[in-house]
Parts: sequence; C-alpha cells; structure tokens
Amino acid sequence: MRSISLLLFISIALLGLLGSHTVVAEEKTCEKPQVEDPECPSRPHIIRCAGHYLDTNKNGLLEKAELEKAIDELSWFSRGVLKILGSVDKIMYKCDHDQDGAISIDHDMEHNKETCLSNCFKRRSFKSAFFPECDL
Ligand SMILES: [Ca+2]
Repeated sequence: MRSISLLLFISIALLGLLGSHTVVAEEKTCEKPQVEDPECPSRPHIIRCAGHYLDTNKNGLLEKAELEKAIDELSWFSRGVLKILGSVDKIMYKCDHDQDGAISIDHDMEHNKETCLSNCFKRRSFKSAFFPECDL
C-alpha cells in the first residue's frame, strides 16, 4: 500500500514536470490565450465556464435538470438578467442542437453557433447570471 502511494506520488510529480514543460513550449509557439473582453465574452470562454460551473455531474452535457437547478440557485437579480435569454425550454430549444434533451459541450455547442448565445449581449447576460467570476 505504501509503495503504491509512493509510486502515485512520483507519477504525479513527473506529470507536474511534464505539464510545466508543455506550458513553456506552448508559450513559445502560440499567442497567449486571448484576453476576454468583459463586454463580449467569447463562446469558447462561456463553454469552458459552463462546463466548470453548470455541468455539475461532469459528463460533458448540460442537462435540462442541471440548468434548472442552477437557475433555482440564482438570486432574483441574476434570474432577471437571465430572462433576457428566455425560459429553460427556450434555451434548450436553441442550444440543444440534436434535441436529445441535453446540451453537449463538444457537439451541440459546436453546431448551435447561430442560435445559442449567438451575440455578445446574450453571452454577457449568461455569464453575469451564472458565473460572473469565471476566468477560465
Ligand atoms: Ca451534466
């Protein structure tokens, strides 16, 4: 048992080393991740935040129940902001591209660009209601 946890520790430490190397390499080849404009949060940013804050069972899907629960937990003010986007049913209709009852972060969010959180104003409202502090 002891040796297993030691092994685990070593592999985590190695992963950490590898990880930091990758970051350095990325910084050389790519531009720094774009700074989010608070007036116009990008879709990738909103998607990352939604995955982190709203996909509570971490299955890569935003189920209707997860959205409803998140909305229930909002303050009346945030709920008011969210009204701009419409009811949960309307959000599901516009964002659940394949209409299977859950918004998949990889598939649906790639295919619903025209209908779901399609402009700065909607994305800003969505963010300020659910995860104003998100900086992912
Ligand atoms: Ca989920």
